[in-house]
Amino acid sequence: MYQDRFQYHDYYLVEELLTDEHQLIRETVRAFVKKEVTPIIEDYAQRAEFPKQLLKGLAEVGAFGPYIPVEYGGQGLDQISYGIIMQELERGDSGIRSTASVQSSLVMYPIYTFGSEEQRQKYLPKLATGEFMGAFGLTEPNHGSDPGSMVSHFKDMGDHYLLNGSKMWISNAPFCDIAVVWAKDETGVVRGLIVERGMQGFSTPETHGKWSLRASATGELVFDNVRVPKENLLPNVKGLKGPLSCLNSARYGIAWGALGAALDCYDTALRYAGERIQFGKPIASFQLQQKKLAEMITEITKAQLLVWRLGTLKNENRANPAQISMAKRNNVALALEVARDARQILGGMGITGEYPIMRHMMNLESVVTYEGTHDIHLLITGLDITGINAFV
Ligand code: TGC
Ligand code: FAD
Repeated sequence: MYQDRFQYHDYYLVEELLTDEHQLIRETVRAFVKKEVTPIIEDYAQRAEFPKQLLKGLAEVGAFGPYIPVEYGGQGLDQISYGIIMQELERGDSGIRSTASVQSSLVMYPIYTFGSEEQRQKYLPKLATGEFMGAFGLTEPNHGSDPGSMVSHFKDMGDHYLLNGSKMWISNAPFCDIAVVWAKDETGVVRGLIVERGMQGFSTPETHGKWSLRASATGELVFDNVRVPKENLLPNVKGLKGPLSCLNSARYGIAWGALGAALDCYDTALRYAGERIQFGKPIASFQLQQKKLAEMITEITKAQLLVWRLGTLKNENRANPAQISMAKRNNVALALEVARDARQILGGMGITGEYPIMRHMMNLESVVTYEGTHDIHLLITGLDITGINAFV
């Protein structure tokens, strides 16, 4: 069985920026990942199956809604705690972090922030324990980067809404109990609806054939004249800023999460380079391999400081969406670079499932695209600094 020998290389003593509570959270989630995730994840990824048995443990370590107040089943933790949890989970696998990101930032966050008191009480405690699993439907087959052009829509039928349309590329869709779905009302305004499994006309076909995030379940959300009770409309937000606010939270978590994957690749490559002998010496003694390792830890360290600062701003309600875009874009891109270099350091072994690197690398190809592509985040920064919109 694969042995998780991960050791944290804290090059700039970033640990010292964390409170005792943060460190305890990190240890708890790291121990969970070492014991429950890494021993099985390769097998599940190879089989393209989500390990559902992890849901209970994920809830127990506080991965579902860590910053949601305790009265609604969350942990009432700060934003740095949320980031640390995402980092540790993604060291295990981006797909496991995805499940926790979606549940926390894309399902619990909108219900908490935009939901009625009845909706909060009905759904949040069950989402926190994993009794209910959620999905988030924004992307459509013909509208990805441009969600404002979505065509999913609903009509007011007097005593209920009638929802039609479809969503694509939806994490957790195949097994979700509820979905927070963004669709246009009769006046063309984007609104959020809570759609429950079992509602007639609602189906969630699974997407097969992915080379990335294989241990995460992805699917469609199809709405064929679904009767949605009126009390399932999120009352407190109108317009695209509703779903985009959820993305701010999820993108922030991903900026931390990608670091977890990068740390795992770096740790694996560093150890391998010390153990693998070629030309009578460990390959770590060759300058070309040292260059790769030195650049990896340099970029990881810069990225750690970036998310720590962003988390501090977020705790103070001072982080703006463009700052979050910068961190998501930077950290995912660096994680992908680290994974690619780490794979080279392992030579042929780098392409096997005996080591986690190729799996992380393939996963990160989704992470660099979802929650806003690498290019879209660059354009968000461009707009922010120049005031000129280059999207259209
Ligand atoms: P635009 O006209 O700029 O804005 C429309 C309204 O939204 C407001 N807004 C935001 N509000 C909060 N947070 C943000 N980040 C916001 N960005 C914009 C804006 O102020 C405006 O408000 P108002 O009151 O004036 O109406 O919108 P646009 O149509 O030009 O699009 C802008 C763009 C391209 C940046 C945006 O749509 C975008 O970010 N596109 C990328 C789409 C995306 O990220 N999709 C992600 C889908 S979910 C997912 O991938 C989950 S993966 C989960 C996992 O498995 O981990
Ligand atoms: P497109 O928007 O078609 O973009 C294609 C290319 O064109 C990209 O390189 C993009 O950067 C570029 N491009 C687009 N517009 C511009 C422009 N104006 N200027 C320059 N370049 C541009 N969505 C959800 O709603 N919920 C989920 O749970 C979810 N989970 C996902 C899970 C996985 C595994 C994946 C792969 C995706 C998931 N998504 C989810 C969808 C994801 O958010 C979209 O794939 C992403 O937003 C990009 O949309 P698209 O794939 O349609 O690409």
